[in-house]
Amino acid sequence: MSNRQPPIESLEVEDRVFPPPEQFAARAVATSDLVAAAAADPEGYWAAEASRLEWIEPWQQVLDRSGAPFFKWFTGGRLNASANCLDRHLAERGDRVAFYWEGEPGDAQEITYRDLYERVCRLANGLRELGVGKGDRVAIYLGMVPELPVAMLACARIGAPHTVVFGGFSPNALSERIQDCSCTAVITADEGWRNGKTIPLKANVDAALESCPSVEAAVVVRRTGGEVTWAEGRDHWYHELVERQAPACPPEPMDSEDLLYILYTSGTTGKPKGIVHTTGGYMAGVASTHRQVFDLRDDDVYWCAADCGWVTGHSYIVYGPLANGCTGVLYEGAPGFPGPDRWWRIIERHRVSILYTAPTAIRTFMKWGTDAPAGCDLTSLRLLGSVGEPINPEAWMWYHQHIGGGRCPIVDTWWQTETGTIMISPLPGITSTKPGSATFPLPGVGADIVDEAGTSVGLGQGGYLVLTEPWPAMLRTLYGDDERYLETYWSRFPGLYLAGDGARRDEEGYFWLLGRIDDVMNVSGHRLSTIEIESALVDHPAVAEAAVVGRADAITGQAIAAFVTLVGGVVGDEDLIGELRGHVAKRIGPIARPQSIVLTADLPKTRSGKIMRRLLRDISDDRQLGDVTTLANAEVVREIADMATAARAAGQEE
Ligand code: 7RM
Repeated sequence: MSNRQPPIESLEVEDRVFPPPEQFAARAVATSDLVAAAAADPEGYWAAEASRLEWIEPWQQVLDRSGAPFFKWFTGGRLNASANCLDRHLAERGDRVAFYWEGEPGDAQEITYRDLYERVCRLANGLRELGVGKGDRVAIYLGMVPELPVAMLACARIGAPHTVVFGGFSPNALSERIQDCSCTAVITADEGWRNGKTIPLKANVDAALESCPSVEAAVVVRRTGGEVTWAEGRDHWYHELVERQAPACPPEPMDSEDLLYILYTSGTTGKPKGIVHTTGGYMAGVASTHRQVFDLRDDDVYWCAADCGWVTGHSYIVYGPLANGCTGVLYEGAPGFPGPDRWWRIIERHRVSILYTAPTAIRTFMKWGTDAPAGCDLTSLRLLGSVGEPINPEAWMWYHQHIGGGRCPIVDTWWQTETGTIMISPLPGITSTKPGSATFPLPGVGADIVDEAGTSVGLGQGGYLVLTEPWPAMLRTLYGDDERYLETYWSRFPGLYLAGDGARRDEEGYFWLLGRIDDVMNVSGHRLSTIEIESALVDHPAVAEAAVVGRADAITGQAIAAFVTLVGGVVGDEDLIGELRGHVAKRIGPIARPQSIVLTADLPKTRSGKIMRRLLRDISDDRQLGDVTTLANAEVVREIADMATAARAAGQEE
């Protein structure tokens, strides 16, 4: 056993520690007592969290393990997600703002809880008029307009599971998802705004529906006023449909285990997986984690800058925050429109106190420089969050310093579409943070890191991240494919949920996420994660972003190939490349020295902003490029490939 190579070796040492500021510790929502109580009795803990919701009928059993790993939570209970997000708040906070919405062109709306309730009820009635009923699936394909959360909640109100498809997806991707769960209706808009340009949402729907016979109705929001073609009988203007409806609609009482939504996650290859989330456990989980991780207080203005098309938008723009009666911000457009200070102006205007975004956005802002945030009043911020990828320690420090003014704790939240809720994250009032670490599993969550044999690895070791206990917001299955559910998540280590990420624990037990298992490299028999080498590159002041992959190598098995984007204004040359290679070797050791570095204007990313290393591997191995349909920026790939070829020709590598 002892001479077996570890699943992942770790090279990085990070020694900065940030204890929670005193004012957080003094009035934190999540306390160490709560953590202790959850550890002693996880089911009791989740039951207490679930009882913050409004139940139409109480549950009989907290957790039913009998069909494991098809777990059930709060069985026998009945509730409605939309009623929990809306009706429940009307008496006491009907006039409170639910969303400050800003359109990309500069138009704006202030939507109170009462407004939102009425809009949701009208659309719910409208959907019923079109024949949509409990159990029917509805596709939602919109930009970040108020009608997007309204549509989600209207579906939830009548018990029709929604499947939100990100507005940047192609007609093909849309029709594939609609077909997979045979939706009977689609909600879309004429067009969407992005970077001052329009996205032809309705035209994409028209194209998609050519191969979707299940769809009987399309509801179309008028957003830009752009021209659309019309299918009489099938298409309905949103404004005409809701105008004739009553602003009240009784919520459908849903079983705790009734489907709330399906959300497709493409992964890197293959047919997208329809992640199934149900009602009771999911709502309990999102409300609880939103309150604790973001230390929610009554006067907060909370901005999760994700798109509702991703799980982050489902859990932490719509269901969690609204269940908590919180005031949020919704922004329709691109971060750089009309200028690089758009986000910081939004924070200034609405006195945002909590900002939740992704490392890809932070690294983009790093590239743009510090002038924009420095020119805005960001003193309303008190807490920052990160999600989506491991955050490089230098990006963490930049966020901390230039956005958080050095005073805001950062919650680096690890979770997945599958988990539904944040699983590993600091609690800002009690956890000392380390830049780049998601720290510890949340109360009521069981996580571990195991080796090939499924045995827990010790402190200081790397391996496979697994979840050891069921949790309320867990996916219930993959839509229509129980087999693939079992195979993907439960077959590798019996009784453990396989997350598909590598991780290590440091000597103090902190969790450090190391990226997807598929991205691990093997260099001279050492299994290295890409993130630590990327972070060593980002640690250099000239570097904004880096992606590292293993390229086939006759001698070492794999050699390290790096792709680097520089901070705005920095000009790269052979000297800088030499310096960067040396920087990595000095920071984490000669084994990690990249064999080649290609400087590039951009990196290939998925549409949700995650770096796509698979394509860089294809380029590095001089292979035919794999599937690029899930790429947000397909054009950069060709460019990078040309540069890599040029670098090889110039004999940059030793
Ligand atoms: C919420 C979301 C899930 C994958 C996950 C990880 C990566 C997400 C972090 C992270 C390191 C984080 N859902 N990931 N958050 N890696 N630190 N804080 O992103 O389904 O789209 O992606 O994202 O690899 O498995 S997702």
